[in-house]
Amino acid sequence: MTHSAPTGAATEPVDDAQRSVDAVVVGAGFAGLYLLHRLRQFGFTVRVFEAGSDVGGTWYWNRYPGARCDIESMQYSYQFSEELQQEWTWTERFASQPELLAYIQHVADRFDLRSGITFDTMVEGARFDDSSHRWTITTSSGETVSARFFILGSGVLSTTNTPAFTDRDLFTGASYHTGRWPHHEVEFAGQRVGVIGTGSSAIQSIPLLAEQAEHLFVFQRTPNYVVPAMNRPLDPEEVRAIKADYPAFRAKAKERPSAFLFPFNPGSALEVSPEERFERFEAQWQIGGLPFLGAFGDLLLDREANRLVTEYWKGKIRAIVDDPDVAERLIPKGDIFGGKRLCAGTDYYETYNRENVTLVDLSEDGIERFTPTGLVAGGETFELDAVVFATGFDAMTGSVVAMDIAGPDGSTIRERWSTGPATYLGLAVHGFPNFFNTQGPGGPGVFATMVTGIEHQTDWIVDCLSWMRAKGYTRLEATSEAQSDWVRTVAAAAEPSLRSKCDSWYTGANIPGKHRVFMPYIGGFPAYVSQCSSVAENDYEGFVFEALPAGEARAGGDAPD
Ligand code: N01
Repeated sequence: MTHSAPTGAATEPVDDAQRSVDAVVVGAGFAGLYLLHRLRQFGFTVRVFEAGSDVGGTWYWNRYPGARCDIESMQYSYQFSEELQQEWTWTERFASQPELLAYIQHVADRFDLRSGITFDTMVEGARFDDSSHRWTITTSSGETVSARFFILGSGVLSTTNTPAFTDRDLFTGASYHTGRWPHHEVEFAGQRVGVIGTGSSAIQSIPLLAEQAEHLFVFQRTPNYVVPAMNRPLDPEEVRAIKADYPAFRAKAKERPSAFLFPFNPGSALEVSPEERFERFEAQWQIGGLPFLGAFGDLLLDREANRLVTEYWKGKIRAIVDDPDVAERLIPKGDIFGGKRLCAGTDYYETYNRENVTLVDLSEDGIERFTPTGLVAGGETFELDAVVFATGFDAMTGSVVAMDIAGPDGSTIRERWSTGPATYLGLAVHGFPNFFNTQGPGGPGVFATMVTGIEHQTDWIVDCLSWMRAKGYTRLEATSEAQSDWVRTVAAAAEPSLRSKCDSWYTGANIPGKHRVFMPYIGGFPAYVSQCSSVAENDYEGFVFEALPAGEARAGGDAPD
């Protein structure tokens, strides 16, 4: 395994050529790195801006105890390079954050990507100029860069959400957000620690925090459904078998709606005997993690099927948690099983059997206020040395609307999306020419393995840019009609799913005041790929193209033909 220096790289002084490039990319996580690599491969000049001090994106920021991926390592990784697939060896079924970060650092070094990245720098604004068909991009360091194309790889879950709790600033103890965890060891031994939230981040960190803390208080507003991850070291035989024909393995995965392979039974939970159903749930439970939802094909489509899986799951939890009152408080009331992202944990429910762990129910009154030494909830005062905010993210749109991205008429994406995000193919936004977003609303996002989805969208974008270059076009824009049609397609795909009926970050319900709409496209990865391919094959149907006179286009720093 190759490990590189902990910080990105000394950023070289910027010369004139770097002030005018073909593309500016935001973010140096999985998306930004592959965008940089692919654009360079096709002869485009690129600058990447990254807020962090190193590559990694999600896996750079989310360093909380227990952070790991819930998609299998052999599938949650790049496939664009067979050499890379062969030389890297994952050690666990589900990679931990340090291993994922080491992998991303290895990719950055192996493909010489650091030289294209400016670290510790946020893109603050971008404005499109219709006379030059170029974006002017401004950064937190005061730099201004001109680019023909402006492309985001800024992350689905990267803008953290810290609720505006009353008197939060009065608290004098240590406080952390799981999504902005310090880069040094955090010591909790001998401390009274409070964790706020019981989503995936909390579920992974709670068992480890409980091992360290003198006492752990878990402040739970809504219980979540958690299944055991069943993480384990990877068997070298299993790895060898996949590597023997990795491309075929990947191709099979891409035929699945989620773009990852797991045992899936398309049958109905309602059409089998109770015994058969139980055996099926049990078998899938033993596999561990998200595949549990693959026990039957209608668990997320039919309320009765969903009730049946919930009943099975409740039996498991009641058997694990010693105190029946605590067990009941850990069981969601009336929520759809899998409506929010299913959480995969290790010893999560077992942790509530520890003497030093207290579950605090916030469902009635929430957190009343913070004090200098803790917080008040349900009329009770909790004295705390440290608070961990595991309160999630302003998902999918947060990192986009954080920037002032203005189209030719001066209106911003933030304004346009205040009534809900609208995109064409999840990739482009009407009114914002030469702009692309990856893994944003209207795209599959987390509903298809992230890295696979990133590679597909990146390849599509770079093919489109190459096609434009060959045709001499300097401007593209999604039409309003194509965008409206796609928004309808996204809504129609979501409609049959019980997920679209739940409060979750998928619908924006986790952020007070955020417009409620089911944001990702859940029609499945193959359908999405087919739609994107058909648009490309039909000369990028749904986009309009323009060309500046040749001399003017060249003056802007276009890539060579
Ligand atoms: O965030 P979340 P997360 N008062 O939004 C609570 C991915 N991920 O960081 O449900 C009190 O799920 C909130 O309560 P409620 C994965 O896609 C993946 O945990 O709104 N509590 C909830 O319990 C995941 O879905 C991995 O009532 C408040 C919690 O904070 C996504 O990231 C690991 C509150 C937020 O949960 C987000 O997960 C980690 C308030 N005012 C994350 N506001 C893996 O790959 C919010 N909460 C395994």
